[in-house]
Amino acid sequence: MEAINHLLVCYFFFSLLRTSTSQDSTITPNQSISDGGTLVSADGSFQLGFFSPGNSKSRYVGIWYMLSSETIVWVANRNAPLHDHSGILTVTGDGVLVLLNSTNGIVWSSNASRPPENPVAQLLDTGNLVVKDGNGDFLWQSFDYPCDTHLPGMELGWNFVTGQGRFLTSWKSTEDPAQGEFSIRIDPRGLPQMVFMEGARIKARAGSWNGLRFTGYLELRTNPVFEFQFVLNEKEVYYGFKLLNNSVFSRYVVKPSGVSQRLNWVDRTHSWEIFSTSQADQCENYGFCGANATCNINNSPVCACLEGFLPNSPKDWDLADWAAGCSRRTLLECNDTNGFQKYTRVKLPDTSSSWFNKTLTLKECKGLCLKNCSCTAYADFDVRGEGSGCVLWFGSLVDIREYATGGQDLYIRMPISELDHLEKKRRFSKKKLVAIIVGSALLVVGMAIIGLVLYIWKKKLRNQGTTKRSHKKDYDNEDGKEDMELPIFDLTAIDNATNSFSNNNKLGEGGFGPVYKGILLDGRDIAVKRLSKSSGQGLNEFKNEIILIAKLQHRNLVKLLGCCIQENENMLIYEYMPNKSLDSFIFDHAKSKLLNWHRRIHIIRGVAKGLLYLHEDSRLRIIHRDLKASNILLDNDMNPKISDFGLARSFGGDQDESKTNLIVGTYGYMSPEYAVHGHYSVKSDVFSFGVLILEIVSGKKNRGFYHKGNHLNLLGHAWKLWMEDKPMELIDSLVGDMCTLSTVLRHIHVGLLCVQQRPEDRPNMSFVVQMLSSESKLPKPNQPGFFTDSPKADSSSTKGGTYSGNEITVTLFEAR
Ligand code: ACK
Repeated sequence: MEAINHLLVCYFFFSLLRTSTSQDSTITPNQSISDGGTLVSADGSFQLGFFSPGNSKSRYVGIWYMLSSETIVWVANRNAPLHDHSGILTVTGDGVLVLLNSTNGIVWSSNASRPPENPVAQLLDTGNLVVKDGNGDFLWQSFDYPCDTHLPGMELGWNFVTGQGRFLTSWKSTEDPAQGEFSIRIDPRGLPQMVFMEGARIKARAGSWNGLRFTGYLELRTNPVFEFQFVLNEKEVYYGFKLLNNSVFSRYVVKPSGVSQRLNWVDRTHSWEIFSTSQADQCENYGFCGANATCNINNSPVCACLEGFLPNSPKDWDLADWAAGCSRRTLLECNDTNGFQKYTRVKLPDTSSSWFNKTLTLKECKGLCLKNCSCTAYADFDVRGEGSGCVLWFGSLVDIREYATGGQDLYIRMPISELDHLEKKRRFSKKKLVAIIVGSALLVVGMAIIGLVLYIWKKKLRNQGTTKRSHKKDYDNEDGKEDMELPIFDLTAIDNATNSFSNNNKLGEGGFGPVYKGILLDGRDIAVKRLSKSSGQGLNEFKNEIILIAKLQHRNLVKLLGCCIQENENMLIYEYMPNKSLDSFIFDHAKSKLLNWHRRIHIIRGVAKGLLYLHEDSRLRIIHRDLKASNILLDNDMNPKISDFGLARSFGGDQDESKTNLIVGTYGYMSPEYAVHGHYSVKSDVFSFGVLILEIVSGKKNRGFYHKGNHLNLLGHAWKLWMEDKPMELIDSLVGDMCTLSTVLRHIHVGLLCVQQRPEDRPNMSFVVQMLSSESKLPKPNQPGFFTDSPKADSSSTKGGTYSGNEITVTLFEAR
């Protein structure tokens, strides 16, 4: 009986409702909007109505831009979807907005701060949906309940009186507006700071407001589109932005992937263009270098302990795992014998347990820090003008970043003894620099004199028709034009160093023979490549390697220290790479766990830089022709070094590509035009580099890749996932550390651009390096070359040739 009464009341209530017309911006208690109806703001900028995101069947009430209806800026019932088109939105006489389903159940409702007179709901020109009373005072507004989008006029932060927080939360997915994992909020503890959260964990930090900007948010530069605002007082803290020109649209959104972007509407292209994107590099990851360390993206390695601090776990630190951070070399004693070390242009450390005062001078701030035994650092609260106010830190300093420009000054408390030590070190480095400059000048003059004497002496000898064997080995290069000079090692020295080429010293078997570890008398570790006597082709590769690599020097190329050619022995001596080759890490179940994302990305970027040097920056244009995981060696700090130049070719002048009849390389890494026609160019190396990226990201070999249900190789599988919009399924599940999904997806995207079928579609290495280190928009990739393990299924056909199952360099076949 009660249910029937309820229905009757509802029937009576709804029979009074009038459906709002399509262009209204308001609804009053006797009006409603049903699915299909809309409200439009008075100036026609925003529209409110029912929608289904993407392919989802669920219905939501939301607000979107009139000129871009797929850009939803707010959702009322984000966590409570309707399952059919029967929803009705109305406002009650108590000033409460309610969304009802087909059984008149309340799916979502707003609240009202007080009983109003003549309440009305209105969609304002700012995109704010408000309920106001007869006097125009707001009872409720959607701007107080943000979803994933920050619009001009929206104030995000905390009301300290009511305890209400306003922050952005991502959608769960592009088809589900429910609250997702990622949020951007003001952390009100200590000096309030802006943080990017993943669940309950801080992912990144834009930092505290310094009067001009958040200290770690450099993109926030002066611009003609919007102006930033920050308010901090006893009652509230919030930030917002104001448009400088109202005809422009600008929004800030946190996406389901965790990436946050500012987008501006561009009329010319009728699309949103990215103004800035969060999480551009490793140093943005919160606490990436651990406590009491700084991150500087322009340094290698990027992390360094603060001056006077030492790594807590030196072994991990050397392996580029910096999470354990650093501790003081000399403990702080709480007395007057403390001073401060100044750091300039830094993002201030985490302020969540800091203290601040807006009016103190910097001198007073320093004094206050010295008086408090647990104070570890101080800084200006506001950097405008001369700077003023005071921020104090207590305990560890976490998440400091050094910038080339921007940031602000930070003063870190140190024992005087440590400051003296640092001062001496600085003076010594200065003296050392002067000594080096003077020494170098003297050396140049000395060399010039010796050169002159040698020149006269050689000329004399030549005139007499005699040549003498120099202490260095001479090799003609391919054109027979240029002489190479390379240190010659004595066979006995190498024999001693390698324990007479003992099996215990053997590192493995390379393309042209065994490789041994050795220790020279001066203590240097070396790797010795010994040409096996049976290797016919090997001698050419041996000479080729000497000619090419001896001329090159780059931190991402393995260094050739010299050679040994004596008593039928031909050997190349390299710097020793303690972490061996990359393939021994990525394809090994246990070891691959050691390669976290930061290391993988560091390796990809290092190889890219090494390859760029070979292609564009070295004296010669060099095509490696056999780039693969087993030819990337890793040094102590896991820096990658490209090795094995046996197959490399150099191009002079404007030459871009060449053709060979003898196709040598490694199946799985060879580009189609090289494997089929013998055409090689920088773009064939780019192809191999693309394969390498996809292997590093997935932890799977391209060759021999198996996935149930298809015969695609890794490239084909990556392409399939890309086309199905689920590239994240490619990511190696064994890597468990924190890294932005968008960064990994970007690497997959660049990998796919590199392995495109047509060489002219592939980017060159300078573009690759640029794409890997920026957040710029990337072009769309086309279908990759050689994307199945069966050559028949690919568009290029091969002629003859057999492939070895192992990842060794093979001569494939005579090209057509
Ligand atoms: O994967 P790995 O352990 O690293 O096995 C191969 C093997 O020799 C045959 O190439 C290792 N190797 C080659 N050059 C060096 C080097 N400079 N330092 C350390 N190991 C090396 C390679």
